[in-house]
Amino acid sequence: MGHALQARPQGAAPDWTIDQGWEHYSPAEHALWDRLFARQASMLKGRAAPEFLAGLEVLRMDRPGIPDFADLSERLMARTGWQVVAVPGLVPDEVFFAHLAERRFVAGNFIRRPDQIDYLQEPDVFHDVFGHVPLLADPVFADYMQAYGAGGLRAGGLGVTAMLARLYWYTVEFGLIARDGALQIYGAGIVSSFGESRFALDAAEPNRIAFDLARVMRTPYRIDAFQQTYFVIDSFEDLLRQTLETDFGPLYAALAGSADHDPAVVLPSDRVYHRGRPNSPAPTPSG
Ligand code: HBI
Ligand code: FE
Repeated sequence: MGHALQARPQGAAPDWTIDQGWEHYSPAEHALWDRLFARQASMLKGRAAPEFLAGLEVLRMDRPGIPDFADLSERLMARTGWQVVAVPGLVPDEVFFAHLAERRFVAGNFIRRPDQIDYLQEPDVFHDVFGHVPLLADPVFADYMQAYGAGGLRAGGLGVTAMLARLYWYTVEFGLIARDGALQIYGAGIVSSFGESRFALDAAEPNRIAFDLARVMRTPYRIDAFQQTYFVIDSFEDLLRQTLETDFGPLYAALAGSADHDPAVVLPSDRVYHRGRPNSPAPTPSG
């Protein structure tokens, strides 16, 4: 999400990790976390995938205040071998992939300002920890995230990171999942956004299309507005299987010769859950 920091900041280790500095959070920052948490936890009932809600429970994230990454990592490690490490913000793709491949999720340690409660460009601790960490307690999704990291390291050498970033964007950040005919949210960018938690499921504007790996990797995205198209997976098992079973080399080669798809457009080959009218300018996430 956003634009990776250019130079490694002072104090960051070669892998860009820093100390979370949990003892430095102010009461106002903990209170802001509690306000964001309460608003999303109530909004997401019946909207978020049960695996996400179960993750919140099992990681005891309903406790007040910004979580201490060391405590969180202890509980997470016991379940899926993942841990949460602090970074100052976006890190370069190859650093990001290397952490994921080792089951380390990098989370920004800063929290947004109260005037940014509805949107901010850089992932803060609420986006990263509330949005991304609960699903890392699910064994299948935990495997998917590691497989994604390993794939990213391989892709780095092929210069196709941008295409792989689309796979991350349309699943990990903005993915939907179909359950008994209803659509549920699992993407971190949606679950951590008050406005998009509603827009992604209820709005008429966006398209909602069945996930297809090659289709997603040919579909660019915008980072500063609600999505024009959401992709819907059938299960986390299916997403993991497609990622593990795909030989990405030939796929990148095939995709290299084809053009990107306009994210507003539904293709004849798409399996469509909802045909939207995304040409109307999507509201910015502050909605
Ligand atoms: N860095 N801290 C952080 N968090 C992310 O989610 C992140 C990143 N760098 C790159 C990135 N995501 C995406 O572009 C991945 O697709 C690589
Ligand atoms: Fe994110």
